[in-house]
Parts: sequence; C-alpha cells; structure tokens
Amino acid sequence: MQQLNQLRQHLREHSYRYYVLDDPILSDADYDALFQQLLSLEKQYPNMITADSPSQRVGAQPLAEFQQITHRLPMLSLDNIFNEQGLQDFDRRVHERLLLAHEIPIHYVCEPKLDGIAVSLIYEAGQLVCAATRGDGQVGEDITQNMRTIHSLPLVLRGDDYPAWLEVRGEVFISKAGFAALNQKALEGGDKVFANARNAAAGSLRQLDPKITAARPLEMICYALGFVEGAPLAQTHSETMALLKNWGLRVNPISQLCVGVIECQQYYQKLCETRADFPYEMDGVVCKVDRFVQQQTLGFIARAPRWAIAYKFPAQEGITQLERVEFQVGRTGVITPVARLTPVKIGGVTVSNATLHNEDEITRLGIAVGDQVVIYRAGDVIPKIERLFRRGETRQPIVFPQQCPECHGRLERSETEAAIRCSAGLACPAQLKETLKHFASRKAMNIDGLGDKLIEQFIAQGLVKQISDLYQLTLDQLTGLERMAEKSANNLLIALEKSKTTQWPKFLYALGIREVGEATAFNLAEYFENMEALMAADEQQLLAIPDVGPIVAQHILIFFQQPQNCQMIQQLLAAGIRWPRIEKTVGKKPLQGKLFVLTGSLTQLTREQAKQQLQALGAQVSDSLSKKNHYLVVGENAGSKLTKAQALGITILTEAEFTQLLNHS
Ligand code: 5U1
Repeated sequence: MQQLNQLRQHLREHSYRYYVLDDPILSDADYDALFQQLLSLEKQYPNMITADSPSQRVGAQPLAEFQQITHRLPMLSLDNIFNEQGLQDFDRRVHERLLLAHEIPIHYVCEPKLDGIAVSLIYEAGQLVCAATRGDGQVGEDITQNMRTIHSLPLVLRGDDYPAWLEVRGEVFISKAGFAALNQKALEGGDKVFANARNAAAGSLRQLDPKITAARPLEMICYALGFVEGAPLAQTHSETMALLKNWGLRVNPISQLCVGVIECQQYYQKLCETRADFPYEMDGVVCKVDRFVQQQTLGFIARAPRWAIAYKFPAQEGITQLERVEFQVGRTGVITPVARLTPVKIGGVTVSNATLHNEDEITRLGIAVGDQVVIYRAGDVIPKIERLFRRGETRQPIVFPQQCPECHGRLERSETEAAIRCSAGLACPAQLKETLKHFASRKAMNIDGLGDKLIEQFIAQGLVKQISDLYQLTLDQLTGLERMAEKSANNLLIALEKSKTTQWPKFLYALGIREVGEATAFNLAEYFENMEALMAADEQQLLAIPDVGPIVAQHILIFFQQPQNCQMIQQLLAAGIRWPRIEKTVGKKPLQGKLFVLTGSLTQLTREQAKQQLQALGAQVSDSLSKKNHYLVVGENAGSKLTKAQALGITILTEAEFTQLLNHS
C-alpha cells in the first residue's frame, strides 16, 4: 500500500510540475513508464484502487443524463468593453463607487480572457467531489465525470492548508494545436469537424460517456473562487491565485498586477499584439479589482460584477468571395439573407457563412454575388459582411424573394423594423421547426434527445403541426421514423414526460413570445403568479416589470390577444405541463410582523427587489423611521436615517447581513 501511495504521489507531483509549473523534470516516456507501473500494481491489488488515483480519471459507466447542480453563489458573467474609453469609464466608475480620488491608482489584475466554457469545481477535504457547468448562472449541470478526465486538473489538492470546502471557477478550453489534431482525426474518421475550439470544448463536456470526453484534449485554467467555507483565504485576487497554484490548480502564469488603468491598457495592447503566439484562443483581457474589500464594496449589477470587466480584442477581418445568398426563415418568420462564402480562415476559424441581416443591409453594402467582400468576425458573434472589397468580373444582383422561400406564404414588411416576415405562422414548416427547437431547448422545456433532424422528420411526416402535438406522440409513430430504434423512441417519450414538470419562468420562456428572453420571462414570472394573471395584465402593469419596455409590452399583449396562442397554452396545460406554485404569501412567513426601513443604495438588489423579497417573507417595509421599526438596512451612501436608527436603538443591518437574513429566512 505504501508503495502504491508513493507512486501515486510521484505521479501527481510530476503532473503538477508539467501542467501547473510548466517545468517538467521527467520525459514523457519516463512518466508513462511510472504510470504503467501504477497500472500493473493496481491490477495486482485491485482492492487497493482509490478514486483519487491518477489511474481513475475515466469513470466506468456512461451517465443516463446530467444532474442539475445549484451553485451556492451565482456564476456571474462579465460586462464587455471594446476600447480605451470603455476602460477609462470603468476605472472612473470604480473610483466613484469606492469614493477614491482619481489620482489614487486602483490595483487591478489583468489576465487573458480565454474563449472556452466556464466551469465550477468543488473540493471537499481536498478531494474533487463535484464539477458543474455555469448553466444559467444559478443552476448548472453536473459534469464531474467529464472534468475528472482532464489531466491538468488535480483530483486531490496538494498540501494541507486548503479549506474544508473550496469552490474554484475557471475556463475549460481546447488549445489551438489540440483543436487542429481533433479536427484532423474527425476528418480521417469521416466525422463532422467542429466549427471552432470553443464548440469542441462545449461538446466534449456535454458527453454522457466520459470515455469520449477523455479522448478530447481539454484543459482548464482557474481564475476565481466561488463559495468557500470558513475564514477568508486571502485579501486579494492575486494572493488567491498564488494559493490555488500551490494547491495544484493551474492558473494563468501571464496574469499581471497592474497599478492603475494605464498599466491595464499597456497589458491589453501587448497581449493584443502577441495573441497569435499563444497556444490557445483568447478573445480579450479581463481586468479585475485586486482587493477583495474593494470588490465587496463595488458589488454586482444584474449578472455581472462591478469590479471586473472583459476588454475584448478587436474583431478580425478577412477577404473572400460571395458565392451565393440563401434566405432563411426564423422562428418568428423573419427572412434573413445568409451569405455563402468561399471558405476563408479568420483568426484560426474557417468562415464560410455570414449574416446579411435584412434587405436594407444588402442595399447599404451595395454587394452582388461574385464580389470580393470583407468579413468581420468578433469572438462568438456570427461573422458579418463588413463592406464590399472589389466588384466581381461577373456580378449577379441579390434578389430578395417575393414569397416565403419555405412555404411560399405572403411576406409582410413591418412599418417599425427593417425585417420582412412570412405571414404563415406555424403553418410555415420553417417557423414550426424553429418554434419546436426553441420550445425543446435546454433553457426552455429541456427535452433531451429532441434534435433538429427529429423535428424535421416530425414536420415532414405531419406528426407535429403545433407544439402540443409533441405530447401526443406514440411509440409506434416514433419507431416508424428513420434511424429511430425502440430504445431511443422510449427515451424520447420519457424525456417528453419529464419535461412536463417544469418551472413557471421556463414555460413562459418556452412559449417564444417575441422579445421575451430568459431574463424577461423570469421577471414576468416573479411578478405574475400564474398564467391567468399574466394574460389579464394591461400595458401599465407590464411596464412596471424590470426589463419590459413599450415594445416588449406590446409583443406580450399581442401574443395573448391571438386566440391560437391561448389555445396552444390550454392544450399544453391539458397535456399535463405543470410547475410547482411559488408560495409568496401563504405558508411559513419567517419575517412576519417585522418592520423594515431601507436606506442608501444596495449593490446586489434594487430597492424594489429588496422590498418584494421582504414582503414575500412576511415583513413590512416603510419609508419613514420610527421606534416601531425593527430593522434598518443600510446600503451605500446612507444618510441621516442611520444616525436616527442608532439613537432609537434599532437593529442595523449591512447589505451583507441583510442578504444573509434573506437567504436564511
Ligand atoms: N480570466 C478570466 N476569465 N473570466 C471569466 N477571469 C474571469 N472571471 C470571470 C469570468 C466570467 O468572472 C469573474 C466574475 C469571476
């Protein structure tokens, strides 16, 4: 046993030197020989195999599905800036919020923003016990089995000074070389190639069989802590990164402490010029306020922190020929011209399609088929045609269709927007297909296994003419389809059944109301307790909801005025779709009878949200302070109420204490 443990420890140390310190002292062959030694010893003594052994990276069993994981702290995204002015503005806002004079430079840490997938890792007692995707920021998917296959990720932390419960966040990615090799292998095997390294990384993490993931060249670099139990580990981000590195986690060696915004700009400039020399794709620089007390004071806005920003690299350009233009019909019937291009490599990615947005855009660009055009690509954004580069020798004008290219329905041009739409609604197979795709998507009803090809077959065979038909599908119908074995058909029926138990905001989002994205659906669901209340809402009520402006309100009103939409909702509910009722006012009310006053500005919630949450817990919120009050919640720049509350002996809560109270009530 001792020999086994020593061998494992050696292997871990060599991995650490190789992946984290970038300073190996063993050749690959020597490392392999050690690893083989471990395998043969473990074969001899199988009952001595431990889950944290370097040999146990690939789990034995594929999963049936990914479990959901609720993050103990939300996984935030970052706001973007695109130029030096944006950086200056960010720095000014930081100074203002910290009440610091502009001359006092802030300590920032700058690091590359990798173009990958954000992941959370949990180490309990130093053992990797859980890994999850970001998901919607609140709830992600359990990808522990897959993350264990990443060799640069320690299954056990080094040392003994780590906290009992440690959450670490970072980016999973595939290097440029790894991506090229992966696509080469796919080509040789006759498989589909990946469009870019980010998609390849995302697809690799979403494999139910960890053996597939293990064959993908995934890497991870850590960049933040999540929830940590116990006393703060350090005072700054840079100290924290040093701790993570000591514990065996890979952090970015080129991150840099920058004193003041000028140094941040210099860092950005240098990285922008040299980014092609790095082994992985990056799409910008992340600038973070280094000191945690300052981060805390700055707080968050919506889903992004005020103490960090993503400073994106400029888009990359390339020149190629416009071969033809096709017209696609979207979920809401909008006809979008799509340019088919002679494939061209831009920033390491092959681009062969670009959006042309609408008819006005084609006119503005003045382009024709056969022209040489300049393509613009910015990170994840769909490439677009920037401008005409050179007219082709033979040119064919781009002619916008007079009727829907899919169903030959009548086209309508709206008075308020440049879009042209097919008027056929769900009678148009393209709109039906996109509607079903949206309905089944992960953030909506999350119907596993209901992919594009299957939806196309349903529509072609006339099995699904409207959303609710999905829930009437039978095993016989499914097994009659191309490439649909009984097992897959059964799995789909199970997934459909499972999707019937959903959540109110998800169902609302799944309905596909124009301009109602995930966040708006969430806000609507917070405000309107049920479908009846939402359907009965008037414009004024809708406008009171965060995120809902006059246009969105109109779309919601129009949606519910259309009888076919109301009928669709009825049919879906009749099919058994349901969600747990969120009890707002009945049941346990832990703050019943408590009288609160809020003062100053809160960073994590708006006043209104704080008020609503308190009311939901049974508390009352008043504007003026008297001795009847139990609590005063103090945000930033609190005024005279604070002194008055102190004089009256009222309990004063900081924002952090208030958040804790809400979370634990
Ligand atoms: N390098 C780096 N990337 N990145 C992405 N740092 C970093 N921090 C992030 C994200 C989303 O979020 C912070 C709010 C922790």
